[in-house]
Amino acid sequence: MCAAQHGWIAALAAPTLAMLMLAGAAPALAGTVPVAAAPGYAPEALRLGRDLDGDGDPDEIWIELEVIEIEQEIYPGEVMTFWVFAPAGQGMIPVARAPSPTIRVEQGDRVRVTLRNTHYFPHTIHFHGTIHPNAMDGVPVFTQKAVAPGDSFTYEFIAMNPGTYFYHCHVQPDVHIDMGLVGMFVIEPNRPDNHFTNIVPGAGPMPDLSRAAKETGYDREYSLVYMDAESPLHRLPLAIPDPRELEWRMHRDYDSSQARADTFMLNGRSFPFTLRDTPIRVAPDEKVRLRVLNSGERTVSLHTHGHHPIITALDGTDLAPEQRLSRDVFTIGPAQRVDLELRTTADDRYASGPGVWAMHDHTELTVTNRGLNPGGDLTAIIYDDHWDETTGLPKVAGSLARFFDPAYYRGEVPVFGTEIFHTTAEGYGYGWAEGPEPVPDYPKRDPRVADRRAESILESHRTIARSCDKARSKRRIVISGGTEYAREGELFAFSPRELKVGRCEEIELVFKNEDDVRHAFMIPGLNPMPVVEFTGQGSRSVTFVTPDADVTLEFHCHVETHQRMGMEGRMIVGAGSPAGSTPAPAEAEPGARFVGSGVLLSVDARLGRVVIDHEEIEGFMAAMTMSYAVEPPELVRALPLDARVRFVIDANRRTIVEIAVSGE
Ligand SMILES: [Cu+2]
Repeated sequence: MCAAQHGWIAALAAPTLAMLMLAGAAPALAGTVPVAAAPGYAPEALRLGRDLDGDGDPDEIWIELEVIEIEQEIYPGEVMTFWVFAPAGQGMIPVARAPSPTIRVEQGDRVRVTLRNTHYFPHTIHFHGTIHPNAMDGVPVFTQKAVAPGDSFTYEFIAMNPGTYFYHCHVQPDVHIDMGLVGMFVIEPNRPDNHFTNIVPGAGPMPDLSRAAKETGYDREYSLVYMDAESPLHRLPLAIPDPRELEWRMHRDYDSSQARADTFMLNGRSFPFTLRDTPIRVAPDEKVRLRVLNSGERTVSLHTHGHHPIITALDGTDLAPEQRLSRDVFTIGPAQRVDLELRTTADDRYASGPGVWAMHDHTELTVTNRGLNPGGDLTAIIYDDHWDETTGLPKVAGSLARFFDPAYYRGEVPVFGTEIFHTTAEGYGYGWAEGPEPVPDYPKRDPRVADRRAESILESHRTIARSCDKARSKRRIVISGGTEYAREGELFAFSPRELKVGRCEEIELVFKNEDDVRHAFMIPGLNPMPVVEFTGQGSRSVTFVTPDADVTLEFHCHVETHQRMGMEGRMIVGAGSPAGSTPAPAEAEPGARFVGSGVLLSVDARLGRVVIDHEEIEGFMAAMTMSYAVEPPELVRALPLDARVRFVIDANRRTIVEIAVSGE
């Protein structure tokens, strides 16, 4: 079988490769069908093609990934910037998260992964451990040119040996891996009618089992990606507006050999969010597969309280029965994978019985959030009887509430409470009226750098003017966008950068995208908001009517990093705003809340995100389709799609804090 597959690579992949290098773009995969990869993703995110071996499932898999910058709340109060490979998305804040998604294919599948570099630095993908042609190895300089911003590259190989693998960026990996460009890659054994979910955002519980997993008697399966990060590195992208300075700071001035990870994550979350994001939910008498990847810089010593799982595979290679050890601590070096079989029969050998059993890296530092315990990658093996559906958390002996309060991780809450010292929160510092006693120096908690992005996005999307009801004239305007229009120090730009239009004029705006990646043209200050967004080279148009006012409106690309790196301009309506300035929208009060309503297009309770096509939210944002974070995620667990909803947004966090189906 393997020899035949190699022959097929030689026959099929080699000419394709030559084409790729000549044309610089992926040839169309004939007869593929777009599949909904997950809510909020573009149709090209996942396409399935022909059944090549005639066994009832598709064997051509084409996945399109972007590289985007996201912000993710890691633990209460700690929002970090990540770069991730995300399924081709749409809109400004795609439904992406760190780690990059777990990708699952079948042995023998002809896999194509197109990397569309939407980001502002070059990247590649290296599929670690899989068998693939040298030209597909993703190592910059050695096997390819790093994929530049605005360009694309298609990795193509035939999935060979079933097992658990790893994919990551191979450009400046000491920084890019830490930043989140990591994910698990799984090759399932070939079986007839082997249908399963190919893309699992954020790793975690597998939504379905492969045929082989069912044959082996598994009841559930989890994809567990252990990550560590140095938080100061993750603060740089938002702190530095100039990409050249960012390159210097992140790749030359930043000395990664002096770095020290301070943030420890399981599937991109730290405790207590791990408990609701990746609880290891089980029932008695089950066999559960844990696929574990250590994508971090440190050795993970994974400890399972109450259980002695069996190692069934190392680095994608199955172990023979006599090699299958049972342990209670599994050491996993950087990039290594272990597959564990977790048995839940209370047999006094492999499992102790039902309950809430802690599961964590036994390197104690990693069970902290920047040195404050409990935190880090701590989660639990939770038996169904101990799961509380209403809170989405395990039933535990004490209370978890205090750990969901950001004040706890700012070090403001006494870790043992106040009663044991017979005092109160107010009285706590009383004994040190003169200030804390002088003591030897020790490392202390750093104050955080405030994250200003949420506010700036809000300001740039507030309505400034409304479309005129009746157009008095018509005009067609062509605007191009791409890397080729960028000026010194920019990455992406529009051409022209300034449009002059009349008042009450109907504009047919034709947007030409000259890059291989997603771009958008939008005028955020105009209500309704004109938007045209698509991926790859080509042109599309949007028609709108200008306001009946002399006003200057800004336009920009909807991909937030593109706007930051140069892709913006202005439209002068009539005589424009006085002195040519853009009117500054009023600033939202700190903690301000806004009520909106619209149609719920997609929900991902685990990611804590919704996509809503909403009307204008007065004072906050024009009418548009937008993805929002929801906190707590339980708010959206039972909401029906396509329903009209009414919601309340906390403006400063740009997070929905209340949402319900509206009576209309
Ligand atoms: Cu863009």
